[in-house]
Amino acid sequence: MKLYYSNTSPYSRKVRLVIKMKGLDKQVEDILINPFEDKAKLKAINPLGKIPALVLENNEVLFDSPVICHYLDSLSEDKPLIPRKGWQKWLVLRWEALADGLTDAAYNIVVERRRPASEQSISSISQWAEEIQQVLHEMEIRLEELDGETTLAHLAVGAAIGYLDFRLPELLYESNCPQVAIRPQLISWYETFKTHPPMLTTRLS
Ligand SMILES: N[C@@H](CCC(=O)N[C@@H](CS)C(=O)NCC(=O)O)C(=O)O
Repeated sequence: MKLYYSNTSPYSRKVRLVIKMKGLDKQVEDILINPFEDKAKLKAINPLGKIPALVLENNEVLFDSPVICHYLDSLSEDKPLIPRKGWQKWLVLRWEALADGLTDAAYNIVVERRRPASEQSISSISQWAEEIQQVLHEMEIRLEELDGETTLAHLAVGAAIGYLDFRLPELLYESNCPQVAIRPQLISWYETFKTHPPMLTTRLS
C-alpha cells in the first residue's frame, strides 16, 4: 500500500499513528506530497485533491482519514483500535468525530490566515476559535472515557491537539498567562500521550 501524506498534516498523522499501532509499517510505503504545490498529481490519485490518500494493492484508493483508519484497523484482529461491537465502538467513533471537528476548525483558521489580510474573515476565524474551545471543553469533561487501552479515540485526540500545539498553541493556553493551560486535565493527558513512541515518530514538522 502507498500512503500519500505530508509532515504538517494532522489527518495524515492520525493515519500514520494507526499504521504504527497496528504494526503495518512494512506494508505501507509513505510518499510525501505537498497538497497545494502538487495539486494535479494529487487529484489524479484522490479526486478531492487532499491528503491523506491510501492506494491499495489492487490500485483502489481510499481517502478521508476516518475511512483510511477504519480500513487499516479492519485488516487484522490484532490490537483492535475500534471495538468490534457494543456502545464502546460508538464512543470511540464519536471521539474520532469530535477530534476531527477540532482539527477541521484549527485547519480552517490556519488556511484563512494565509490569505491576504484584507481578504480574511475575522468573524469566521473567531467562530472557529470558539468551536475549538467548545470541543476542548467537551474533551476535558469526558476525559475519563479515555481511561484504558489505546484506541482510535486516543490517536485522533493526540493528532488534533498535536496540531493545535504545532500551529495555534495560543488556543491551548491562557492568553495573559502562557504557562496556564485552559483545559488543565486534557493538556496534562496530552503532555503524557505525546511522549509515546508513535507520537514521537510522527511529530509534525
Ligand atoms: N476530511 C479530510 C480532510 C483532509 C484535508 O483537509 N487535508 C488537507 C491537508 S491537512 C489537504 O489536503 N488540503 C489540501 C486542500 O484542501 O486543497 C480527512 O479527514 O482526511
